[in-house]
Amino acid sequence: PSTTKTYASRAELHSNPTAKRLLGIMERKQSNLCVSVDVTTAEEVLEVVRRVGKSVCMVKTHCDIISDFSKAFVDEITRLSDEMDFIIFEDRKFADIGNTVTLQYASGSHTIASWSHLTNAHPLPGPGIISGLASVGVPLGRALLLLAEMSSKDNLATGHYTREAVRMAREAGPEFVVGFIAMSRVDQEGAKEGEDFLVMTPGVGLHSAGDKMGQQYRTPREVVYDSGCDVIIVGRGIYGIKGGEEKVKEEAERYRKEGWAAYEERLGR
Ligand code: BMP
Repeated sequence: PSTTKTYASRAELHSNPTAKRLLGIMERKQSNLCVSVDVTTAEEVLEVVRRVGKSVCMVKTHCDIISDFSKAFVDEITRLSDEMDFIIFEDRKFADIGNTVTLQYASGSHTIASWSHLTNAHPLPGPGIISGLASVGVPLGRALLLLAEMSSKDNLATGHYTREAVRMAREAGPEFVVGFIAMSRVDQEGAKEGEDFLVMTPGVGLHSAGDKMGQQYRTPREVVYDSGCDVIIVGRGIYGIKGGEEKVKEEAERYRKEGWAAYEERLGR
């Protein structure tokens, strides 16, 4: 199973260039931390990225909350991703028919496929959503995650729905679909020889159990060691910490260390 292998050795099981690069970065930077930068101006996003960039394997954006999203912003975050060595994950959560998501991914004011290495989709509409996104993303070397589970209280992505999400990913093959947003090792049941999925997990925080709108938090160790997930996604726990620039940096390092220690513990090191 994926949980007993190193990130470096798993890179070789992937043909998708984004998945390969991500696993390489994780090993190089000893980081399974993704920071979710949910702030609402381009300059604020870039500030947070400059602070946490050294500690992360990936930066997650919601480009539709940035009031002054522009080509200049894209150029700068792309430059930082090269310089500081991290993957850009636009958390778009596509959820429409194939034809529409193709347009949403390639066009509009955000042209997500042109700059985001990784994005995600709800499996709700069926396999057409994957073929639509793949028609744009594959030629660019991009990758996709399916949302198999969610972190929020009483969400509907459970049981049969989760199993169907995993089945859909297996049927699509590894060229574009490289993993899941999930709270647990959803790919354990029915795993095929030689397959490897990346399980990325939001709802991670050390300071509180949740928020007033249903978010639920677990610790890096619960996510990586107890549940066997691969990447911890932390938002407010890092960018929302009070105490200024240095404090944000320190907090990112703290999550990186906790996430990495849980991974090493999982490998039995
Ligand atoms: P925070 O750590 O501040 O709660 O942020 C979590 C981030 O992860 C948000 O950007 C949210 O959109 C995303 N997310 C989530 O919280 N739960 C999910 O199930 C899927 C998500 O993408």
